Amino acid sequence: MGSLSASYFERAQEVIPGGVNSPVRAFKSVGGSPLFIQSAKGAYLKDVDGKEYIDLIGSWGPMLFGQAHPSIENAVREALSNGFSFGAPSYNEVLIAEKIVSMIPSIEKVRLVNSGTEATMAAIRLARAYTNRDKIIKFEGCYHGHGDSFLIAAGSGVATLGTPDSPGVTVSTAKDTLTAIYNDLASLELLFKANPNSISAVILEPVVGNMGLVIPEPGFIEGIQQLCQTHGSLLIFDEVMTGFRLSSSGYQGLTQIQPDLTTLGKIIGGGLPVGAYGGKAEIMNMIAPAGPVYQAGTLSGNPLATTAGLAMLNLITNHPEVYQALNQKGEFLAEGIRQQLKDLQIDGFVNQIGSMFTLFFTNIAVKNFSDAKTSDTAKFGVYFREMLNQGVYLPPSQFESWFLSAALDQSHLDHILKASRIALEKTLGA
Ligand code: HOZ
Repeated sequence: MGSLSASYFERAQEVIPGGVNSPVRAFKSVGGSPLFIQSAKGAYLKDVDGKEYIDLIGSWGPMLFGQAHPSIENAVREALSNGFSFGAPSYNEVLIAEKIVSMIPSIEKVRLVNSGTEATMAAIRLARAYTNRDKIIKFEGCYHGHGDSFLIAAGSGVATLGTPDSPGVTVSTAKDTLTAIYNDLASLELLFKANPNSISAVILEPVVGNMGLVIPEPGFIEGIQQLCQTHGSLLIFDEVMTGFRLSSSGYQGLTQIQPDLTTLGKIIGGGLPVGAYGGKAEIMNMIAPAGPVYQAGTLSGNPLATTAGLAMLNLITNHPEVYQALNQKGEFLAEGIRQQLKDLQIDGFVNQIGSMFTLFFTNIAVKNFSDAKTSDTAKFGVYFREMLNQGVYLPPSQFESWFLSAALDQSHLDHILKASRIALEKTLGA
């Protein structure tokens, strides 16, 4: 008898393009049929057929303390009785903005939106208005949501499906997006030289989650900042994945580098739909109604989302030890899997920082998108399906980061390693 997930997917394909509301979920690059999730708690996801999985997606970042943490759940339950959407200011918006400003030193003012995509689209509009220049530079394989300007050499689902650029993006939009190579300062310098006085901003995921996890080489981010300063361009950190995940002030908290603008998402809603962009007051004051750059939204600052986000940020400030514990878990898994690759003589490379992690099926060190694309995605598919079989739910793509949570205890980590050994053995015959 077929599974409920399979039958739901069949029905979904009749009424939803591809049967999913976000492409990576469709399991297209890993094979099989996507699982429909019934519920999630702590370290686990449970599908509609009643099978439980250790959750290594964590809703793509926000579930730092595991799924449905009681502090967040209780706060949202309490807020529910006060109504769900006002279309007018509410006090929580002030509280969460104050909290974000107090936690991330480069952010003096912040505007809430509903997703990371909205945040990045608004941030580049603002950068263009502030500098009075049209072009932006992004890095190949970085993904900044599905705004037209970013669907050029994009990572994540675009890389997963192998579509380099999306139809529907106009030629004139595409020509204003230039792409450099991640971890290659010379490629960025060339673009600056070839386009004098026309680059409004450089946007990047300082630690990349969307070509699989890729980590900046020493000096790379500092070099970008220097080039931006020399050429009068803004530096935008897209910390939708890394914000509040790598430290209580995101990636920038690990380095003390202060970008001009930062985009945030997911985690500041505790998993509810939220995004934000913020930075220097002088720049942010250009946004309407303080200034002329328009950006708006009925659901921006939604009372339930801000309640969940505040509860999440309070959890973080009350538990600063969470980052060290997560890093230990990350290192334990990374070392364990590296050892398995060695024992089984399998070509593989593991990138890990804190609670973010990717196993690439390639024999080279992965430092940029071209490196990531040398991965054997068919082998990843075999590995993914066996991990699922063993009760571990990984992101269904070679080009995504895995996300660990504080809800994982030693028994979960041991289970993941045991499953990984079995899954790696499966790839040997594949
Ligand atoms: N773009 C998201 C991660 N890179 C995937 C979102 C989803 O499919 O839920």
